Amino acid sequence: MATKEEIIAKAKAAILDFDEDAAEAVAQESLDAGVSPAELIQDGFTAAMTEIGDQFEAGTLFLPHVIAASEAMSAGVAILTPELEKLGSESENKGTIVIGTIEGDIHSIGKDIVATMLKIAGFKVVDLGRDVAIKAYVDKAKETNADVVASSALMTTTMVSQIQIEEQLKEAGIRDSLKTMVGGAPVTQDWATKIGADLYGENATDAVTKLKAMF
Ligand code: HCB
Repeated sequence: MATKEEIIAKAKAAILDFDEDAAEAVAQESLDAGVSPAELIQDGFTAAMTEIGDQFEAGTLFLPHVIAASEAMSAGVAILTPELEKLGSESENKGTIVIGTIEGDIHSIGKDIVATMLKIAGFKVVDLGRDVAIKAYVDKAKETNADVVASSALMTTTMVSQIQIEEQLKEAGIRDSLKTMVGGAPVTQDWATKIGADLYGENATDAVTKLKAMF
């Protein structure tokens, strides 16, 4: 049987080869071998997507490559998701989280992973999808009496809109009754502090750990 390191290396290779079948196969292999799905996603698939992004920025890969790589990652994650969800606690509701990728931004893979991991951890997750208008976060937070509004931004041009979430929650008079979390590749703890967000989620595991500590 392959070792954990070999399985993680295969997961990286599947994404770098834009190979959906290989991504599905390695996801299944990791489940059979008892490798943590979170580790496979983080150290395998996500590490490879970061390399794809770097090559895209350097001009050695083009948009169709990025699309093909993200399709391979989504295929692999789709195999892991039902297994991850089986681990979830069904009865407990630790709190309601409204999550979405911010307006102008269609990157959804990371947000989807965070949403899945939060559900597994026992939170009720209301996923607004991607390219979400700021008003939609605020309206849904009011409607569901949310405990947390979590936004994802993958571009330096869209992360600035996370400021608007803070402002519009204040204008709606509900900022003090909930917590905000920000995340996405360009987002940092410094950014979260600067805009007044309560939490920064570096990755899905970090987001879950920080929210669990809060509720
Ligand atoms: Co896209 N793209 N892209 N892209 N893309 C990036 C983000 C660049 C950084 C690539 C680069 O240039 N190096 C770049 C942005 C540059 C900038 O900052 N301005 C970029 C660009 C420019 C674009 C387009 C404009 C390209 C074009 O059309 N010319 C376009 C955007 C259009 C738009 O949004 N309006 C575009 C499109 C695409 C797709 C559609 C091909 C595809 C997305 C598919 C999808 O999501 N359904 C895509 C992808 C895949 C990427 C890269 C390669 C990977 C992103 C990804 O999925 N990573 C990315 C490069 C990169 O990020 N380094 C590149 C894997 C996930 C698991 O990581 O960071 O999203 P994550 O999530 C983590 C973590 O951040 C945290 O937990 C997650 C899980 O651990 N987290 C949260 C995420 N959200 C959170 C929220 C919380 O509250 C808490 C934690």
